[in-house]
Order: sequence, then C-alpha cells, then structure tokens
Amino acid sequence: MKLLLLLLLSGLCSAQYNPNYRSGRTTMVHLFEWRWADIAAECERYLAPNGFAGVQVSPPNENLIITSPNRPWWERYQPISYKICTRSGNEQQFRDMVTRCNNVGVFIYVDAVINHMCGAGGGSGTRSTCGSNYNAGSRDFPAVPYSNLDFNDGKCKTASGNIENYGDVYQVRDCRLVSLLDLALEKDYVRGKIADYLNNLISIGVAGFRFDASKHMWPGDIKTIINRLNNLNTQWFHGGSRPFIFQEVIDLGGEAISANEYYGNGRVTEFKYGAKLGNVIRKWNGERMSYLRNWGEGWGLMPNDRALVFVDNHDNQRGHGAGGASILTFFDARLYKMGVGFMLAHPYGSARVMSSYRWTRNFVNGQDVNDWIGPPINSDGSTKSVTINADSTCGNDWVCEHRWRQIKNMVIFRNTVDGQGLTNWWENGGNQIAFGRGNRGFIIFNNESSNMDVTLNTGLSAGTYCDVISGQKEGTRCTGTQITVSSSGSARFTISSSADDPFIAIHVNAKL
Ligand code: AAO
Repeated sequence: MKLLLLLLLSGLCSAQYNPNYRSGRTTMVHLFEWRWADIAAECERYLAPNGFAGVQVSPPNENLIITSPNRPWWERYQPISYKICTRSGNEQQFRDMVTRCNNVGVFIYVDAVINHMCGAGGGSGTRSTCGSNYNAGSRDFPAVPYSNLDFNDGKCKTASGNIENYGDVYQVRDCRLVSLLDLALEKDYVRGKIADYLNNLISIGVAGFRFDASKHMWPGDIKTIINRLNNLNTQWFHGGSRPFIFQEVIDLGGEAISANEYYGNGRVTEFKYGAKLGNVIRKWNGERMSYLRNWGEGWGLMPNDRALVFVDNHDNQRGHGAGGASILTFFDARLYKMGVGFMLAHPYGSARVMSSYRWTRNFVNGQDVNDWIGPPINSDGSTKSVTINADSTCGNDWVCEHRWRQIKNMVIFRNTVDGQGLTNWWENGGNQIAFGRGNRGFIIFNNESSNMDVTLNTGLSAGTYCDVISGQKEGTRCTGTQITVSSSGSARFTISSSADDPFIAIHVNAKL
C-alpha cells in the first residue's frame, strides 16, 4: 500500500515532465505554420508510419491580422481571443486534426501564448482572424473577455511601459515584451480564463503545451495555472495523465532570470544546446567535435530530465530570439543534417525537430530584413497547403526537414536505441567522433577536411547493417552503404571528407 502510494506520488510529481509519448517513440516535430488539415494528413501518411511521437503546432487561438508587413508569421503571437480560429484553420478542423493524429499515436502539443495579448499599438476594430472585436488602446478584448483591469500597466515601472533592461527581474515580468500587452497573471480571473482555454484544448485531446515567453511570467503564476489543468482526455491517455509542459525561457547565461527557476513547473527549452552545437559543427571559437565527449550536463546544460532540446527553432532560424549566427538551419543543409543527426543519436534531453517553410533572406548590415515573411500564401492571404512530390519531398515552398531521409531515419534511430546509454565513445582528438547506444545502434562523424578510415568497436552483434544516412533498408536490400560488423563487434568505416553527408549511422532495425 505504502509502495503504491509512493509510486503514485512520484508519478504525479514527474508527470508534467513526461511528454506522454506512445512507447517506442521519442521525438516531436514543430510543423511551423502548417494548416490543421495538412497536419492531420501528415500524421496519417508520414509521421505515424515513421515513428514520430508528436507535433508542436503554431498557436491555435485567434490573433491580430497584421497587414504591414503583409501577414508576418509573428502575428500569431498577438492574441485577440482564445477562440480556435487562425490561418491554420477553425475549431472543427483543429478537432479533426487532434482526433486523427491521436488515433495514430502522434500527439499534439500546443504553443500557448498566455503572457500577453496583441501589441499596445494594435489599434481597434475587428481586424482579427475570427473577426472578434478588440481595442488595444483601451485594453478591451471582449471575446475573452479581458478589460483594462487585467493587464500589468500599473505595475510596470519603465517610462515606455516596455522591458528595457533584462537585468531587472521586475521589468522582464511586469513590463511589456516588445510592447505586447502584458496580462496580470497574479489575478485569479486571468488565471481562470487561461486555464479555461488550456482545459478546452485538453478536452479536445491535446497532450501538452509550450508556454510561450515563460521568462516574462512569474514561475509561481505559471504553477497555479498548471495546477488548474485537467488530466488528459482518457479517450487516448491513461487516467491521471498530466499535460506535458515545456516553458520557453531563453537562458544563455548572464541575465537576471535563469532557466532553473522554472524546473519546478515542467521542462524548459535549452537554448544553449543549438547555440553551442552550432559552434562545434561549424568549428568556430576553436570548438571540435571531440569536445562533445561530455555533451549535456557536462557542458553546463540543464539537467537531462528538464531539457527540451533542438538545433534551431522558429525564432533563431531567422535571427529572432537568441542564439546568434552559430545556429544551424536548413540553409546550411549539410551541417544541419550533422547537427540534427548528432542530437537524435545522443541520449541527452527530449528532442524536437524543426520543419520550416522557405523564404528569401536579404541581409542588410548583417540583419535579414525578410525575417518577418510568413508562410507561403495564396493571393487571398490564406496559407498554402503542403503538397507532396513524387519523391516524398514537399512542394509549395514547405521545406519539410522532417522528411529529409537523414533526419527521418535518425528519428527512427533514436526510437530504436531508446533507453540505452552512450557507449563505445571514440574520437581522434579533432572532428572525427563515434559512439554507440548499447547494443542497439552506432554513429560516426567525419567533420574534417581529410578522409577517414577506421575500424572501431560498435557494440553491435555480428552481421551486415545498412547505413541509414546514405540510404536505408528497403525490404531486404540496402540503398546505401553497407557496414559489416565482425563477431567481435568491430567494423571498418570509411568516410570521404567530400561525402554528401559525412556521417554513418547503423542500428539493429536496419540489419540486413
Ligand atoms: C512584433 C514586432 C515588434 C512589435 C511587436 C508588437 O516584431 O517590433 O513591437 O510585434 O507589435 C514574435 C516575434 C516578435 C513579434 C512578436 C509579436 O519574434 O518580433 O513582435 O512575435 O508579434 C525574447 C523573449 C522570448 C521571445 C523572443 C522573440 O524572451 O520569449 O524575445 N520568444 C517568443 C516566441 C516569439 C514571439 C514571442 C515570444 C512573443 O518564440 O516568436 O515573438 O509572443 C535576449 C533575451 C531573450 C529575448 C531576446 C530577444 O536574448 O535573453 O529573452 O527573447 O533577447 O529580445 C544574445 C544574448 C541573448 C539575447 C540575444 C538577443 O544572443 O545572449 O540572451 O542576444 O539580444
């Protein structure tokens, strides 16, 4: 009885750190700006068959329509109400997506914008994605409803009303982030409205939330909102399952607020991950891949069970948020695949893969002046659908990194080696490294300008394996390089420095 209680309690305590994935699945993909109808189809035709665990979706609630510039992606971070009604689709389409994705075991994680409403200069009228009336000047959002009593204007001490100094905790949490009207989350009424919104999503069947701009909310306020959330919908989840929570806190060090203040609430986005890994793979600042031998907490990253990790996100792939120039993106495809390959092979953290749309960058004084460009649109401003080409890539300017063979196969690798520690580490002191995951998988990188020819202990059982980077196992044949593991577990690897993808990954489910 005591043991049962203990188990139950420990289950409850760890609950919001657990993404609730189906067993054998490990990785979510952010389908940035996708329409609900396209996500539903993608769950069925691609994500479930390839072992993806979940999808982070763009904010589903009604937002301000911005026409100057013309429909930027960031208008979705300016809420007008909690009606499910955006360019991605209406409530019925959202429900259909959640149902269809859940039915194939791919769960939905909502980007929850609860720190603020639209910008102070957002004007008034019905220029919102569901046509709801609002008045930013008088702080009136009748479709929630919120009034001027529900914002932090009185509390903020800066002259502009905006955050002016990230060194001042009170400014960061009580003033407006880039002029966005800051909700008074200490008010029971505001907490209730937010909890109602999130509980509506939970009842529809979502499995968890990204809390946008968490640095700008007091951790204790977030906690009270989490405590008001219902358990997940038992149509798809075990009774008593708690929503997965990951909080967006940018902590690269050197500021008044640090990520660890949020560990009690849920996981936290680890922005150091992509920034540091980008430096390593680019070989900037004297970094080398060999230094990755103690990657994770050994590098000063947050505790493994608190970290939500990613190579790039929707902000830092275009110079918003933080991370700087080192961030790897699809624009640097060869390095990007190595970075994502490393992340998915390495046991640290809960991993998220980015899936983007293409835009034309235009750097003026080192700044991309096209960083605002929204998703591909039709002439009426509606978001273009994701079309699928014969070779399984995407059309209409959707990049679909998650469909790149190397990335998709590394998601399967991560699933295959799940639960195994990091083993058989090898390095040449420079930019050639290799490691295994117990007796389930092995990966090797050559990020040097010279060719590589090494024989290493893999930890795998004897046999012929198909490299899932240069190709993959299809039926009984291998479309890529074949690797022979001897009875002692060793194998010879040769990787040309000019290979399309200078890394090789093998695992037990790709054994011939
Ligand atoms: C838009 C316009 C604004 C306008 C506003 C209202 O661009 O000019 O004032 O509307 O009309 C997104 C866009 C914003 C957009 C907003 C609303 O990115 O451009 O504003 O929608 O439409 C901070 C926050 C972080 C936030 C990030 C962008 O802490 O939470 O800014 N990310 C989320 C979302 C994001 C969204 C919002 C929040 C708002 O992911 O898409 O904004 O809902 C430092 C701090 C960080 C801070 C950055 C950027 O980072 O540490 O906390 O992020 O500055 O201000 C080095 C440092 C690093 C530093 C970095 C940049 O790397 O090490 O610490 O430099 O200085």
